[in-house]
Amino acid sequence: DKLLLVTSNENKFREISEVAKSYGIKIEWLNIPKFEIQADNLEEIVRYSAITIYQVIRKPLIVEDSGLFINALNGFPGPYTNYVRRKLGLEGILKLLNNVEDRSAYFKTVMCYVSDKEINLFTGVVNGRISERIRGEKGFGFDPIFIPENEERTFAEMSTEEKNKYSHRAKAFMSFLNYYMRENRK
Ligand code: ITT
Ligand code: NA
Repeated sequence: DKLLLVTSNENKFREISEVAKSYGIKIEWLNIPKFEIQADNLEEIVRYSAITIYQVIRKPLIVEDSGLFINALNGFPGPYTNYVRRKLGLEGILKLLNNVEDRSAYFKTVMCYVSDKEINLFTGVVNGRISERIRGEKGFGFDPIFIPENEERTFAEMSTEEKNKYSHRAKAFMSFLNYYMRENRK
């Protein structure tokens, strides 16, 4: 059975399919709009999106929701990351952290897998910090201001392959794959 990834974001598809390829699994991209409820955690948001899409598509699928959590801002923007990206942008985040000592932050992905048998969530986190300025042309979203732990470069200064070594998304997806391959061997 082929596996569908439902997202409006082509970058997510590119990152995930690169990981999938290395496991010999093929992912298909389904770019359809989805309902996102307003909630204060990614788990609730992604579960709702995944279930409502499954009711229409009726095929095994994954949906993921991601957010940037900044410790000095008590985890903001977190589930509001998309909104903040549009309203404040990268510069806005850098401004909020002007003169703030603690620049630590993390990215989190919650991935929801739905099939006729189950609804399961898989999580991935990458710790790091917010850079002093915007750097790099690759990636998307907040990649130009996020530096993962044990690195000096931002995600936007890395290839997809390099970002996948650290990323929240790759971790969530590998955790899903572990489960998925075990289930499909039975
Ligand atoms: P979906 O259709 O899959 O929902 P989206 O782009 O709306 O795609 P999210 O809601 O999960 O994705 O993302 C929330 C925000 O976080 C959005 O502005 C993204 O640009 C940003 N973001 C998500 N993952 C990121 C990553 O790996 N690196 C940088 N920014 C990221
Ligand atoms: Na979204």
